Amino acid sequence: MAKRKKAAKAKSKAAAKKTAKKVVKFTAKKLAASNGLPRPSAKPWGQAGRALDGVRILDFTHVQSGPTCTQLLAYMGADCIKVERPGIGDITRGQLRDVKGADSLYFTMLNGSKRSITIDSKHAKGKEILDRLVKLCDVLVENFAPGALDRMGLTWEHIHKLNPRMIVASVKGFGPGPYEDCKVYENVAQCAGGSASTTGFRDGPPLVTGSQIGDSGTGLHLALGIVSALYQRNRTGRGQRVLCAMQDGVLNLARVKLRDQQRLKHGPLTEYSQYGEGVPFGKATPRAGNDSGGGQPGWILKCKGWESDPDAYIYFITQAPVWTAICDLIGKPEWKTDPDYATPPARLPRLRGIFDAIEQWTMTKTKFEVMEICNKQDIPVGPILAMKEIA
Ligand code: CAO
Repeated sequence: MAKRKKAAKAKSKAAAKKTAKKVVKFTAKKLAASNGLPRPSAKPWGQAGRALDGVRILDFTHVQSGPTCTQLLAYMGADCIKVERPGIGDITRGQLRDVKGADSLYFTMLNGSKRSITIDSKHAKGKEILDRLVKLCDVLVENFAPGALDRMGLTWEHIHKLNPRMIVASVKGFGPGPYEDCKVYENVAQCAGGSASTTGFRDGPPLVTGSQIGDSGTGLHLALGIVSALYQRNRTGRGQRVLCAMQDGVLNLARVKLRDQQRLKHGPLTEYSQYGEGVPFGKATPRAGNDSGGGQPGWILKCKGWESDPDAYIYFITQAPVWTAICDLIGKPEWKTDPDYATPPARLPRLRGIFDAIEQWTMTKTKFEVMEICNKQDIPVGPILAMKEIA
């Protein structure tokens, strides 16, 4: 018995030694080879090419959502070949034209860094050229109205047969369902994606935002889908379809409002100023004016000059960790210990009064002065910057 035990011990010792030897033998070269990556580049940072060098995009995009996506890919190094309709081109070339006779800024701001070609995709010769391009490219991106790509003969089956490695990426207004055949523009998506119903003031109509969350937002989502599909292709050798619906893109960006819809089942949304004002909640996430979308209450407050300057305002966040600094700053040191104000839950029903008091202070300073003073104390604030101040 003891002999057997001894033999087993010796055997396992030998096995361990063997494994240990193996581990020691794993040189950097072998490790790199084991996960399929090349050895780390020795070139200086920024001189090893761009992330998407070598990727070729057949860019069938127009207007804003699709071009935003392909432009991002072009910025990352992809070679974008933008295909336009002969004699017509991307409609934005001539829309909102700022300089007579030149492509509009609307077009150039979305299509820089790309190459352009006109091809009639419904002409036999055009189809032949497109088939050749399909074989040469890695990704086809399009944001035609639903069904248009198929009507050109560029069905998934056709493309996949010509080039099984190709990724076919699309923006559409809606995903599968009753609206999937609808044409969609930015504000349609903002409305259908839940953003408009939750933007604006409670006593006013729904509002769209100036940020292009439907178009540019969906273009961004699509770019991530394409890059992921390219990454997966390294493993599978096969392309795939990628679809981003603008409604879904907007809903994803409005996710905190979707969160609030789900929270409503469990009681009122105490961080909304409506709660402090004693206004009951309905069945849907309400419009909340300038309330913050997170757990730290905030509001837009007037600053010096607001009577004549439409942008003399600041976003002020009463972040809990800096509450005492805020009290000292606005001349309300007693609020630091007053049980009605000392804790975040105690403050929630009093937000309107609190922001009124803070505003009395911000109105004595310009938005930039408020910014400087507050940031020195770690109080998060954001000046309302006009486009002329950023451009
Ligand atoms: N050669 C020949 N025909 C071409 C062509 C080319 N190179 N490029 C486009 N066409 C044709 C299309 O095939 C289509 O013809 P059919 O309808 O007869 O098949 C026609 O041009 C019009 O294309 P479209 O329907 O995409 O364009 P539209 O101006 O009528 O609609 C838009 C524009 C944006 C509403 C629609 O494309 C759409 O809903 N796209 C998806 C959602 C989207 O991206 N919206 C964001 C737009 S940015 O605000």
